[in-house]
Order: sequence, then C-alpha cells, then structure tokens
Amino acid sequence: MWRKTLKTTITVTIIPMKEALIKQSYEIARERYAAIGVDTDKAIQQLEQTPISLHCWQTDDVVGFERNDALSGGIQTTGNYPGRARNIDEVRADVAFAKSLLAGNHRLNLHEIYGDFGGQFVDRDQVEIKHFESWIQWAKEQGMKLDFNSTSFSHPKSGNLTLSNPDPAIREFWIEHTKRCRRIADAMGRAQGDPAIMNIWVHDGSKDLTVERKRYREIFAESLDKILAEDLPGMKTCLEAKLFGIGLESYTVGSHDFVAGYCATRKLMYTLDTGHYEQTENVSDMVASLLLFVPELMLHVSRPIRWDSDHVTIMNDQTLDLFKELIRADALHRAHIGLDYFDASINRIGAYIIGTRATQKCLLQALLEPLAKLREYEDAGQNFERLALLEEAKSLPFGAVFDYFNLKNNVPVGEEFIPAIQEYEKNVTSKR
Ligand code: RNT
Ligand code: ZN
Repeated sequence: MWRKTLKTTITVTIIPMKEALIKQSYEIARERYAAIGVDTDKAIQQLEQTPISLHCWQTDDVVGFERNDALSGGIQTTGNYPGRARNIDEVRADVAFAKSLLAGNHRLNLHEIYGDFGGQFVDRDQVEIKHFESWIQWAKEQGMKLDFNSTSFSHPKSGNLTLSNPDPAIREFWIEHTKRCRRIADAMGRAQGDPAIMNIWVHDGSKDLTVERKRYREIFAESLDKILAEDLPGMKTCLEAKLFGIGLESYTVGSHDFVAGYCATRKLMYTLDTGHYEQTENVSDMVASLLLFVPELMLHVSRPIRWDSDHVTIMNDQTLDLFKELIRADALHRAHIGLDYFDASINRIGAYIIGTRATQKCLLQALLEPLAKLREYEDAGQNFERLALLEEAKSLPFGAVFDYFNLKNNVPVGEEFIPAIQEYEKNVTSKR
C-alpha cells in the first residue's frame, strides 16, 4: 500500500510525511473535537462509507467512444491540455489510477457514449446491455459500483429539442434511447447488488425567444412518463434541472421549476448540479426544501465561475454549505454524491483528485460540525452563542482529521499526491 508500496502501477519517488506526526496531530484533534461533543472517529467512518460517483467524462472531455467528435448540446469543455484519454483502455487506466489515490470506495458514473462498442457504430436507439458488459465486469474487478447517464447531446438528432421535440420521429428516437439506457442501468444495478443511479439530463431549449414554453414542457413530461412507465427495480432514475445551455440561453425546457414539479409529483430523484442556478442563488438552501417533496437527491458537485463553467470543485463556501445542509437535514442517506466538472486546461487526473478530495473535505467538515450544541443554543434562543460556535468551528483542526483519514486508508496525505500525478503524466498521459 501507499506507504509501503503505492497502490498504483507506477513508481513514486517521494518521501512520505512522517506517520507519527500525522497520528499525533490526529490525537490532539480528536480531543479538541470531543470537547465540543464531536466524535471524529465516527466522522471518519461515515466519510469512508460515503461513495463519490466519479464522472468518467473528466478523463476525456466528454467525448466518449461513439464518434470521437467534439462535444455539442449546450455544454462545452475548454482547454487542450495534452493526455486526454482516447479509448476505453485509457479511460479505465485513468479511473483506476485516480481511484488508487483516493480513500473510500467510490463509484464510477458512465455516460451512454462510453459503451464498449467494439469498433462498430451503434446508434443511440440501438444501444444494448451487451455494450456495457465489459464495464460491469471491469467495475467488479475494481470493486467499484456503476452509475449511468443517457446521452442526448453530441448527436445529429440532438438539435435544440430531444425529448421535448414536437416532431414525433425525433422524440421517439430519444424516448427509445432513454428507455434502453434505463434497462442498461437496471442490469448494472442487478449485477452489483445495488441500484445504479441513472441521470436524465437533456439540453432542450431555445437560443432566442420562444412562444411555446408550455408546449415543449408538456411534451417533455409526456415523454418522461412514457420512459418511466417500465418498472426496473435494479436502478433509480433522476432528472437534472438546468438554468441555460450554451447556444440555448433564452429558455430551458427542464428548468428548476419543471424538474422540481415533475420529481415531486412522480416521486423521482432530483439531480442538483451546483452550477445550474443563478450565480447569486444559495444552492445549499434547496436541500431542505427539495427533500420534503422528492425522495432523494443526486448531487453533481461542480464549481461555476460566472456561469455553468464546470471548473474543478474546490473546498469553497458553496460546497461546504451544501454538505452542511445535507448533514443538518439528516439526509446523507438520501443523497447520492457525484462530481460533474470537466476541465481540459490542466492535468485531467490532477483535476479529478483535487475535486474528489475537495468534496470529501467538505463532507468531513459537515460531519465534524458541533451540531448538537448548535441546536441546543438555537432552541434556547442563544443566538450569540450559536454564531460564536459556528465561527469557532471554522478553525478547529479539521485538516488533521482529513490527513489521518487518508493515512488510515493508505493513500497520499496532503500534497503527497502531486508527485504521483506528475509521475503518471510522465509515464502515461504525456505519451498519448
Ligand atoms: C450539463 C449537465 C450534465 C452533464 C453531464 C455530462 O449541464 O450538468 O450533468 O454535465 O451529463
Ligand atoms: Zn450535471
């Protein structure tokens, strides 16, 4: 393992930080937290047991293996850093390497366009379970569970409207695609003994003013009802809301209001992508409202800079608040955590690790909140005390707990992962 032999296929020549120091710091932190009623061992255990669904598309800029073509359909990757994964083996190698640097048992989130098509062109309405059998096998070998996404972008039939298209031929094509994807997710879920979560996101919208806002939404709801009619117990479906897409700025069929209403009435999981709201909106505040009306949440943890730019997730206030709200709402078990960003301007595997670790850091901070005491203060109307403790909690030795979490799980501590990424770049990605 890491400190003895790193869990990866590459040799890393760095001197690990002193184990004794990390352990000592943890002991101090544990006591410090215990004094305010927080059990750090329990928090670490919860963190270990919370999988993060790694988005396969960070390895190759959302290109996939269908046409090897540029991304289109309301989203865009920027940057051309060398080393993009070009085929299924490279995506797998990158994911396995990323996983080796992360503590916890993570899942892998696939899109339909990452099927194992064996060099054949398989159109979206023809995709079958067999195209994902090698993924199911590979994931099993890796000890990873799979999640899934239908793919309605980057296709000649995508246009501006897919599932909400008034043209029945186009609409039926996408309905068929999405139905098939649900069956694939069901097969994944049955194979892994745990439901695969399948996300539906369609970019449907309009660049300029439309006078048919209601019509497209009606059609979208009808299409979704048809898709969801099949009972597939091996999978769970979720629907992603969005504010706007590139080239589709004036109107989005699957807006927040549409998706919230649809999910609430159909008892469907809502996909909350942190980049999909107005920039000044407090996305974390949605948790406590949505969970009163929808059964579960799928999170796409991302970082919007001025727009849905999908920058690498970092430990910032927005992400911290999101996880704090989840814990405060006692809803960790009702949320599925996934990542959704695609930065092609820096080392992609480095971006993967930064974002995943940041997500874990935010969750850990939330788990370490002195909630019982804060609630006590709040109930007693002790608002000065509540604010004071919220402030003090920010500077508690959380870093020592996070370091220990990584040490305990035999993965690099702190910045130790930087040389590992550099080594992988030198030996693997730079040769592509
Ligand atoms: C797009 C959505 C969606 C995609 C992925 C690739 O705005 O966030 O989740 O990013 O499906
Ligand atoms: Zn998303």
